[in-house]
Parts: sequence; structure tokens; C-alpha cells
Amino acid sequence: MPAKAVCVLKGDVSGTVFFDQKDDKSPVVVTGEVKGLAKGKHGFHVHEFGDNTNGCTSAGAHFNPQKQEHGGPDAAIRHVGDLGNVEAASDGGVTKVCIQDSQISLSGPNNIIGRTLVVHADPDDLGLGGHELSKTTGNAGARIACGVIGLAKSD
Ligand SMILES: [Cu+2]
Ligand SMILES: [Zn+2]
Repeated sequence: MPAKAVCVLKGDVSGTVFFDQKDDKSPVVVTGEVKGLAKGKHGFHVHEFGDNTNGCTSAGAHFNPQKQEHGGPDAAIRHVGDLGNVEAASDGGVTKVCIQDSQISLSGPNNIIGRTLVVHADPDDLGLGGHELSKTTGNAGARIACGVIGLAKSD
């Protein structure tokens, strides 16, 4: 059964991101845009909780049901929520999001609906940076925008 979800990002930057999955065995296609990013790469993750009561902080750590180390989206070892980076071509413009991912899902144990999508100030080093935070957060810095991923009308 096809499923769709949507997230409205709010914070220092803004955006809207859509999630589409043809059926529960298919990759999830992530599309949309983020407005106002500084030029360069910005960590882009699904965090565990759909809780924004204390801003993006309340979303907790990266969504990690398999208790793995942090990694890049194409790595064998990664958090389910590790979607890598979005990259802004220039300061303050519109950054298109276009990601296909086979670990996140819109149903089952890796379901991201009801969790939080976070955009970070800094690049995610994909676990390879050698920083003490590389294997937990990719050392991606502050959470500059976030939003809860909600179920969208699928037709
Ligand atoms: Cu994050
Ligand atoms: Zn991670």
C-alpha cells in the first residue's frame, strides 16, 4: 500500500519535506526544499521522538532502533535516521531535497512517522571525521530547524 508523509521544518530556516513510499518493501523518496541555509552541507536526520516541547532538543538522539553507530546514508553501519546532508549552493537560497533511502520506512519497525526531521548548522561527517561526536551525531552541530513527520493523504 502506498504511503505518504510530510514535515514542515521551522526554526532559523524553514522548509517542507515530503516522504513517499510505494509499498513497505520500497525505498522512501524524500523530496522538498529548505529555505535560508548557509552555503554548504548541513546534517539531515530523523531523530527519535516527535517531541518539540523544548524546541528541536526534545526530539532526542538519531532514530536508531538497531542500536548501531552513526554513519553515512550509504554505509552498512548507520542509524536508521541517518540521511546524510543537504547541500546549499549559496547563502540563503532555496535548497532542493532529493534523497532516496532504503532504511527509513513509513511502516514497520523503521517507521519514521511521528518522529522529528532535523536540519543542522554544520556538515554531518558521516561518522568519518575522527571527532569524539563523529560516531554518535556526525558532529553536525546545532539543530537549526526541525519538524514532526506526519501522515499525509495518500491517493
Ligand atoms: Cu540530527
Ligand atoms: Zn546518526
